[in-house]
Amino acid sequence: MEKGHKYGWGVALTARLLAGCTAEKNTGERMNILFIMSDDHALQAVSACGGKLVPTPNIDRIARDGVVFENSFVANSISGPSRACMLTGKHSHANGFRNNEDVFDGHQPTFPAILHEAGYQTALIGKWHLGSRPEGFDHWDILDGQGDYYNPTFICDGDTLRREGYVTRLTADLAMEWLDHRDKNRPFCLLMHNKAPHRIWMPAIEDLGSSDSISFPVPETFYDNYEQRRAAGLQEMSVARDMDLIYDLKLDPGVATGRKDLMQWAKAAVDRMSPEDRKAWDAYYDRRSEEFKERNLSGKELAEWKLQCYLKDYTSVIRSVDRNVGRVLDYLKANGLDQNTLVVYTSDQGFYIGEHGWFDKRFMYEESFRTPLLMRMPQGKHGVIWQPVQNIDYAPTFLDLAGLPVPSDMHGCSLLPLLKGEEPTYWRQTLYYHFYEYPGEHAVRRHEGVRSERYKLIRFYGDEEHWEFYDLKNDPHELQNQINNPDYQRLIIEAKTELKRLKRQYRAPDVH
Ligand code: SGN
Ligand code: CA
Repeated sequence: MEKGHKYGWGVALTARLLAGCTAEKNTGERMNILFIMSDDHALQAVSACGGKLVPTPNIDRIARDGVVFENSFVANSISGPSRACMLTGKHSHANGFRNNEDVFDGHQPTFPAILHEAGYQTALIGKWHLGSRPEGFDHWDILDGQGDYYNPTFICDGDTLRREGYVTRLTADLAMEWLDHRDKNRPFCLLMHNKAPHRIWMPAIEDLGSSDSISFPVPETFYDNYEQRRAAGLQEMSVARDMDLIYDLKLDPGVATGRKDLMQWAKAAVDRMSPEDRKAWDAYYDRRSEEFKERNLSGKELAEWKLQCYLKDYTSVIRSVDRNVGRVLDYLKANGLDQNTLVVYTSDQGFYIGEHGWFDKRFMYEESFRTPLLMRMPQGKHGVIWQPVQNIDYAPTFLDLAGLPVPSDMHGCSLLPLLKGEEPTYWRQTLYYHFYEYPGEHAVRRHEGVRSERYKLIRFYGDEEHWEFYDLKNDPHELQNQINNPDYQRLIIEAKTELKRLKRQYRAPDVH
């Protein structure tokens, strides 16, 4: 939140925001919505967001003709919960979906269901990950659970079928097929939700080796010692320690050792490949295994080599995401839909690509609290939007765009005024965050917190309560927990008051 606006802890939101956002009437033709989301796509890997890891020229097209949200955050940095926040416009405690193991109550109001009711054709293609069957869609064709990269199984309107091909391409193909067959006299809202680039980062055959010539910089915080940050020290998402040589980095069990339980999963994923694909795959990863054997690395050298392998795979997977976004944007243009469709690109959360020594997400630290968000609205603003936005804002935005009232119990706020280039004086100044999935994979403790433009307060709870406070201006990498620093005590008290205020506003229960 560096530029353009001053956000302190201060003032409560105006009556308009507290009462929920009232939609402005849209009298013209109703705009279509294409909501593209990927899974675990880090900001660091979207060039339009300043990411340096890999070029994303097609995703960048959305920003070139539209906007980049410079301060875009999630409410709960994990897949299912993040999706539930987007669908309902509500924080996790209110939509009831706190962990990936929960089952989404599809009978509650969601933006697809409300749009559907109002005459939109609604469709969902790709990752769903909410346990229950999708509700409020004319058509859905979803991956089974997390889905597979190769020859994945889809559940299409209740029927299970395995499709031949690579998941990202298939998802785009199915999205375009549905667009072809839709009723062209009614507006549509299409959710195209990629599995990629989720762990275990399996590139398409055509992208194998596409990042091999890149030497990725080792993040400044790669060797973080987690001093004064208890929960950060207790996680299990370290590239050096927890990233598995065989499962994650695809080494041959003959040359490396890995966790046996994970190896079965890896085997199941590669066993789905066609013999031809498998041959190309093995040829590529056999070379990696050879290199591993020859170099005989250990300690820091091994950790950095693992990071390079991880990022080679991760960025290669993103190349296919980007290419397929390009195909769909081309489709819109070729079919005259670019002039009446809001295009959104986001991820279900951010991701660590070695910062703090990690992969995965979950923490309220910047890399996973933030998420890429680009939108292109015909006749809308071009450039950067600086106001802090959160994934609970998407549902109100889509309803507002359709000229529908936003239910007053939605926590989010329509982004439409921002997309039109307005500078609302009532905009929120602080964000509420809550992560619940502990005990759970990667062992990230439960926590809630509040962020303003400059400061962040986090309360870890559960097995042991532990508070953290960061001055993001002086410490952008969140390495210095100031909770016991006398100089920050006044600000910490203010932050605690703001956390309480936000929880009252969102009717969030106290948790221990
Ligand atoms: C899987 C992954 C985890 C990941 C969760 C949640 N393990 O369980 O690394 O944190 O998904 O991710 S894996 O061995 O199956 O790859 S989420 O994005 O779906 O929430
Ligand atoms: Ca995810």
